[in-house]
Amino acid sequence: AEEKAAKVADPVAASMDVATQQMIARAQELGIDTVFDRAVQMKPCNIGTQGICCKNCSMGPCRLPLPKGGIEGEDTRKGLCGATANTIAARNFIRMIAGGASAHSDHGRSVAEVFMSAARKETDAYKIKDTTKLVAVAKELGVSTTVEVDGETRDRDLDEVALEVAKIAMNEWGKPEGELLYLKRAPQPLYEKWSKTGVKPRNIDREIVEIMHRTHMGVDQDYKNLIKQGTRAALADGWGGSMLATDLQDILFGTPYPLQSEANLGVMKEDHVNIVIHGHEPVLSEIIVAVSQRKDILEYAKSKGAKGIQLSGICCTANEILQRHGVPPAGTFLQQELAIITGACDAMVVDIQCIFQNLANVAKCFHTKLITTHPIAKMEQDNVLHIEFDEHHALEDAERIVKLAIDNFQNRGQEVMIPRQKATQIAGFGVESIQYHLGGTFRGTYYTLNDNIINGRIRGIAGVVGCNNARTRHNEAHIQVVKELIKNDVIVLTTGCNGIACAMEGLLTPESAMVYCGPGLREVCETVGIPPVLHLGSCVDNSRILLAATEVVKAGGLGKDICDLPAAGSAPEWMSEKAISIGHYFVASGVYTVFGVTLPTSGAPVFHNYLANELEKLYGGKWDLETDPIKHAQLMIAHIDKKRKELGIDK
Ligand code: SF4
Ligand code: MSK
Repeated sequence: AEEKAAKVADPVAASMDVATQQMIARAQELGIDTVFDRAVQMKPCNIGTQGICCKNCSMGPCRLPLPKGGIEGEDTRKGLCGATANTIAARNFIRMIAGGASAHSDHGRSVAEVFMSAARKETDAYKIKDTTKLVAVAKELGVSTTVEVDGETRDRDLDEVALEVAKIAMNEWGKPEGELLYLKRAPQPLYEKWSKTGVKPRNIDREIVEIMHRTHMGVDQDYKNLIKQGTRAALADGWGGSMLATDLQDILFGTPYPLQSEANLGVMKEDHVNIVIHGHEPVLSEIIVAVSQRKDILEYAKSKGAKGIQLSGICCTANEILQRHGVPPAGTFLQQELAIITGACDAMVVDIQCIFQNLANVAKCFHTKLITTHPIAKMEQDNVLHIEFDEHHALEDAERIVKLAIDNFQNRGQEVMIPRQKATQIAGFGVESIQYHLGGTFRGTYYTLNDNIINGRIRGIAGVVGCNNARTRHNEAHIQVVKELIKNDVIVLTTGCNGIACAMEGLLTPESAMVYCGPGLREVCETVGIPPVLHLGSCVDNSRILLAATEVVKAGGLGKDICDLPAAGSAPEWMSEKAISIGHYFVASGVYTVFGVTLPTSGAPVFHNYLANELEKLYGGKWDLETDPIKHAQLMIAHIDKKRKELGIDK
């Protein structure tokens, strides 16, 4: 019995969230394993964790463990081909960037394709919703929004503008020459640094392909040259694929503005049809939201004995529909299996990224219909339904999915157990709404962000983002880092699963979060009525943080480049390749970026040192690793203070 007990997770040790603890215990009672148990049962490979296992050819895998006590003298470790630890770690690291950048960029491409269909009026389901943003984005892409008629300047037809925006945007993925158009949105000194170091991405796809080529056996063998290509691909993500995804989504579905919602498993309702939407791309979920609100569909749900339809989300699809419609997230990445284990999930609809294959095994134990919807993301298990989503039949696809969930409501077993925990949150922030809420501009009044940073009420800005990781206690580092920052008057911009974690902890409402704030930040937030932690959306919406930082620079008074700002980035519980790509585009944009958990560079100290110290000389930003959440936040605060001093605004 003792041996058996050792093989499952201790719920309290696994998560700081009570709802999650209850559901882990519930799963164990039912004999269903979750990621928390598997993390106890399977330990990671120490050599892989350090980034020094190469399997890029079949003479390997070549493993280059660090000797106990570190390297004394010359580092003579090498693979069969002679690849050094630095080469291997750099190759692995930039392959992670390629994976992450491709995920964000392919997401952006899918949105661009739907945008193109909408611009061509090939679909009834999608229309241009935000024409103000269309005009703003058109200008950034060099599309004229006016036309000369008989010597008079008139506004150009918006359908024509949309079509040209669609064509130019699509071209960013594969144009044969030039550079990404959005790079010019960055502060001029940063753009010049990229020019000087030769890292301006040519097009989005090319930089990712080039990583795969350079890291192939026997190609690039200089860690500095390898990371240079990593930088190019990461910038193609942040200032390319992700930024285009965010912009085109805003034009199609509306730019988010603050709204109230809730978060955690307690948002699911026993007497409603529960549809949980999970993944990253909002193109289908937007339509599911619309269909679920239709009167005929609600009537249909009632005819099957339900009181209504409760939509909720997991991961970043959750964040997308939260930001624009107030649909509440049922949980973060690590809670995906638990949403099914409630027994009340009538359908889980998944698109792309961060989806556990084990969902299929969990769904088998309940009545839940697990539905994959994307042609590039299927599951092998036979209980999974695949309803391939196509923008030309979006309404029909969404209706079929919602009706399947409704029909399934009657198949629930007796085993429903929904935890009661949920918290209120205010989400839906973006560059536009930060500006609006803080005085309508970034500088020049009592309320503005820049003025409050200069006068010291706000000490600095932190971007805290990213995943959960089953190797650390669920949500604990997220919450401790954010609380330590706001306690020290640092305003936090959040995205991804950090945003959901903060919402679950009540850090996204002014009322409940104020008690954790330092006096200066508290005064500002109370005056303008915002929480100290602003939720900016999904993983691709980290591009909003880049643009917010750029606006702060452009407004003046805080230096000339992003690296001059009293600002820092953090991913306390990261796990995905996307996080490495995000981290690296933040570093290459001038941000001091601290990761928790681990970094796959520790086995190659020279390469690690290059990331942690040398890159700063090129771009102004650098990598760091700190697993202790309080020390992690303190490192960020020390950097913020250093920048305040350099700006001459410390006091
Ligand atoms: Fe080993 Fe070199 Fe092949 Fe990598 S590329 S597996 S280091 S022989
Ligand atoms: S969902 S990438 S676990 S943040 Fe974007 Fe969360 Fe990380 Fe997936």
